Amino acid sequence: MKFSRRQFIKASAVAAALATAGCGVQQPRKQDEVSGGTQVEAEKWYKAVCRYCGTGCGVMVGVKDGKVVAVKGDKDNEVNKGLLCAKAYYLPQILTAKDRLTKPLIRRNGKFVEATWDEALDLVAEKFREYIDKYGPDSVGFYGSGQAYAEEEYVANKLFKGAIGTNNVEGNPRLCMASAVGGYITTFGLDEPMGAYADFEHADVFFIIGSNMAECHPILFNRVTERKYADPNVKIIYCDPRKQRSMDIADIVVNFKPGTDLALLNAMAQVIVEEDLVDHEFVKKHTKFMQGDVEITFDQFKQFLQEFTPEKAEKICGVPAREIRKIARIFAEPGKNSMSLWTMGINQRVAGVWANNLIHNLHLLTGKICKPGSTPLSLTGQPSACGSVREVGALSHMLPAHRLVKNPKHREEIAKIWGVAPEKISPKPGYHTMEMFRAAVDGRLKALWVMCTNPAQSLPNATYYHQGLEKVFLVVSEAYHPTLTSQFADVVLPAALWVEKEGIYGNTERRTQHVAKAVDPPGEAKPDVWILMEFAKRLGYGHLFPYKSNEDIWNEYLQCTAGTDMELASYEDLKKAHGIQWPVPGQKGQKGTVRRYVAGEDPYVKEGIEFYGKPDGRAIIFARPYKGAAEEPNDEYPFTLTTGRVLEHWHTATMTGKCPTLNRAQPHSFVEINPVDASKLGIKDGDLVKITSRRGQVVLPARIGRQGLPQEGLLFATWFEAEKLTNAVTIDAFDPGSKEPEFKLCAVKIEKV
Ligand SMILES: Nc1nc2c(c(=O)[nH]1)N[C@H]1C(S)=C(S)[C@@H](COP(=O)(O)OP(=O)(O)OC[C@H]3O[C@@H](n4cnc5c(=O)[nH]c(N)nc54)[C@H](O)[C@@H]3O)O[C@H]1N2
Ligand SMILES: Nc1nc2c(c(=O)[nH]1)N[C@H]1C(S)=C(S)[C@@H](COP(=O)(O)OP(=O)(O)OC[C@H]3O[C@@H](n4cnc5c(=O)[nH]c(N)nc54)[C@H](O)[C@@H]3O)O[C@H]1N2
Ligand code: SF4
Ligand SMILES: [Mo]
Repeated sequence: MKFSRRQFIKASAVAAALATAGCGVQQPRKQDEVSGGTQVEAEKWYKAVCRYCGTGCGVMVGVKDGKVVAVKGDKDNEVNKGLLCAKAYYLPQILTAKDRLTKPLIRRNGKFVEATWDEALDLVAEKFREYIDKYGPDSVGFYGSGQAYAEEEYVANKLFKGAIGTNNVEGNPRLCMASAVGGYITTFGLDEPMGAYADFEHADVFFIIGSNMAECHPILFNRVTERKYADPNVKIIYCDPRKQRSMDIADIVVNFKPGTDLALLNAMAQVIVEEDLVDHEFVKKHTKFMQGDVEITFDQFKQFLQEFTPEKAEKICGVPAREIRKIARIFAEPGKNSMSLWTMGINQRVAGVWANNLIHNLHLLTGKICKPGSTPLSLTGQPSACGSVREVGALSHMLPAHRLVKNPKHREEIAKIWGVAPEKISPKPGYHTMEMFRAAVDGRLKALWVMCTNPAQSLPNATYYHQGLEKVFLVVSEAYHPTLTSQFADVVLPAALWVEKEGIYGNTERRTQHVAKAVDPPGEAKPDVWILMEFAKRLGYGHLFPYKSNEDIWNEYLQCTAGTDMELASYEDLKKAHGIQWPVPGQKGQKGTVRRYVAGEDPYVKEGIEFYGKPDGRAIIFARPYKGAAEEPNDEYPFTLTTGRVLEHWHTATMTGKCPTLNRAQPHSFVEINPVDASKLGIKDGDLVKITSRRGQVVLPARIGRQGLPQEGLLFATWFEAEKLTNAVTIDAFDPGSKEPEFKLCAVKIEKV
C-alpha cells in the first residue's frame, strides 16, 4: 500500500484523536501489521520508553519468540497516558534491519574485515594506551550522546575523567541543549526546568518560539491542542520565521526575521515594563537585575529597554509594533497563566544563551513562574539529553550531579565515590565539541571514541571535520554499518539497541524512567556498558568498574546525587514506577517532585518561592543587548539557510530510514523555498537546487508552496539523508557561553541545476 505524507500525518492525528476521545489505549499494532503482513500476538509485555524524542513517552513492548512484535502506549505513564505518535509504532522494525552490525569490524588496508571482540578491543586498548603514554591523556577523547542510557554515559565519564585522566568527554547535547543549560544556570543558578508537563493543563497562554512541536514533540503538541479544545479562551502565540504545521492551532502567528529573537523578546519586556504589567511584589522578593556582571536597578533596566521599543524592534525583526504590543499584553495579562516552550530555533544560535535568558525574563517580570500553568519549559530534543548527559555531567566542564571540574571540592567528592585519587581528575575543562573535532583536524587529538551518535552527518561545516575523522584513530560503537561516521572508523563495535538492553532515560521534565530489556541483541552485538567496561579492563582499570549489573552502576551514581539538588530515585523504584521526577530526597519512594523552587512541591523549599540555585535565592533578570546571526546575507550569499526536521525521520535516519512506511512518506531531504523567491529564480517544485555557502554545497530537490513556508529570503533544508550532506553548508560558529553551534542560520546562494 502506498502511503502519502498527507495520509501518514492524518493517520497519526486520527490515531491520537481516537485514543484521547475515550477509545482508551490504542490497540497494539503488530510489526507485521505495520509492514502489511499478518498479525502476531505478543506473549509478554515489557515496560519501556520510546527510543525517539525528549518527550519521553512510556511504551509497552510486546515480545513473541524472542522478537519484538508490537509497541503500544503505556497508559499508566503520565507523559502520554497511552498515546503514541506514529514513529513509535514502527520501532520494532529498527531492531531487525538488514544492516544491523553483528560483529566487530577492523579496518585493514582500507577495508573493513570482521574480527572477534578480543581482537577489536585489544587493538583499541593498545592504540589508546600508546597515545596516552606518548602524548598524555588529553590526546584522547570520548564523544557520546543524549540517546545513550545514563549508565552508559556514567561509565564513559568515569573511565575518561577518573581513570584515564582527561576531561575530553563531550556529546551531541552540545549541539542541542547547551544553550538551554546556559540559560537556566545563568538565570536560576541550576540546570533543568522548574516546571513540568503537568503545567500544560493549567496554562491559559502558550508562548511557543523556535519550535516545530507538531513534528518534533507530537505528543506534547497533542497536549497543547487538547488544552485549547478544553478551553477555547486559551491563547496560543506561535513565533517562527517559517510557517509550519504546528501553527495550525495558533491564535497569533509571529513570522519574524530569522535571527532577530533577541529584539522581539526584549521588545516584549519593554511593553511589559512600559505598560506596568510587572508583578512588582514578585520582582522585589525573588529577583535582581544584572547587566553582564554588574547589578543594576529596575530603573536602569527600564532605561536599557528603551533601545527595544516595539517601533525600534519592528525595524529589526519585521514584526509590526502593534503585534509586538499585542503578544506582550496577552503573555503578561494579570491573573492568567503563561507557559513558554522553545527548542532549537532559540538554542542553536550564537546568542542562544541570551535568547534563553530573555524568555526567562518575561516570566520573572510578570511573576508567571513556579505556579501551575506558569513556567518557562525548554523542550529537550533527545530521549536522555537531560538524564544521561546534563545530569551525569558527561560534558567537558562537568562532573556528575551538576558538579564542575573546576571546583576542587566537587573533584574531591566525585574522586572519592569513583575510588580514584582527587589529582586524577583534571581541573581543566576538556575540549568542547567543536574544539574536539577541530583538535582532530589539527592533530592535537589522536584517538576518539564515538558512541551512539553520527557526527560525520550531524556536525556543522561537516566536510571540514571529516578530515579530522579521517586522521584520528576512530572507534565507533554503532548499531548499524555503514553510517557516515562508521565509514571513517578504524574499529566499528556492534552495539545493542534500545530494548536489547536495560537502562535509564531522563526526559525534558526531570522524569527518570527505566527501559526494560525485552530481547537479546542480534549476533555478537553488546550493550555499550559491556563494551566500555571491557575496554577499561584492557587499559588496566578493571578494578574501578566492578559492576555486575546496571543497578550496581546506578547505585554508585546515586551516591553522586545524594545531598545535591538532583537526588534521583532508586533502581528498584524506577523499575516499578512509570517515571519519577527528581528531586527525590532520600532516594526513596515513587512520589517525586512536579515543580521546583516552590514550597509544598519542592522538598528543599520551606516557604514560598526560593531560587536556591543562587546564593541569595534570587533569579536574575538580564539586560542583554541585541546580537544577530554570525553570518548575515549579502550580495554574494543573499539567502539565509535554516535547517531542521520532519515528523517521519529521526536525525540521520539510521533508524527511521529502516521503516518502509516512514521512508515512503519522506524519502529524500529537501529544501523549502518561498514561492516569491522561487518564481524570481525560475525554480519549480521538485527542481534540483544547488545551495552554496562559504564552506560547501549540497544539491536538494526544491519544495515550494507545500506545508512549510519560509519567509522571503529564507530557505529551510532537512538533513536526514546521508547521501546529501546538508551540513556541508552550515556554519560552525558557536555561542561563546554554551559553545552550541548556529545550525539555524547561515548565508547561502542558490541556483537551479
Ligand atoms: N520527528 C523528529 N522529532 C524530533 C527529532 C527528529 O530528528 N525528528 N529530533 C529531536 C531533537 S534531538 C531535537 S533537538 C528536537 C528539535 O525540535 P525543533 O527545534 O522543534 O525542530 P527544528 O526543525 O530543528 O527547528 C525548529 C524551528 O526553528 C525555526 N527557526 C529557524 N531559525 C530560527 C530563528 O532564527 N529563530 C527562531 N525562533 N526559530 C528559528 C525553524 O523554522 C523550525 O521551525 O526535535 C526532537 N524531536
Ligand atoms: N543541520 C543541522 N544539523 C544538526 C541539527 C540541526 O538542527 N540542523 N541538530 C543537532 C542536534 S539538536 C542533534 S541532537 C544532533 C543529533 O545528531 P546525531 O546524534 O549524530 O544523530 P542520530 O542519527 O541520532 O545518531 C545516533 C546514532 O546512534 C546509533 N545508535 C542508536 N542506538 C544506539 C545504541 O544504543 N548504542 C550505540 N552505540 N549506537 C546507537 C544510531 O544508529 C545513530 O547512528 O544533530 C545536530 N545536527
Ligand atoms: S512524541 Fe516522541 S517520545 Fe512520544 S511517541 Fe512520539 S517520538 Fe516517541
Ligand atoms: Mo537535539
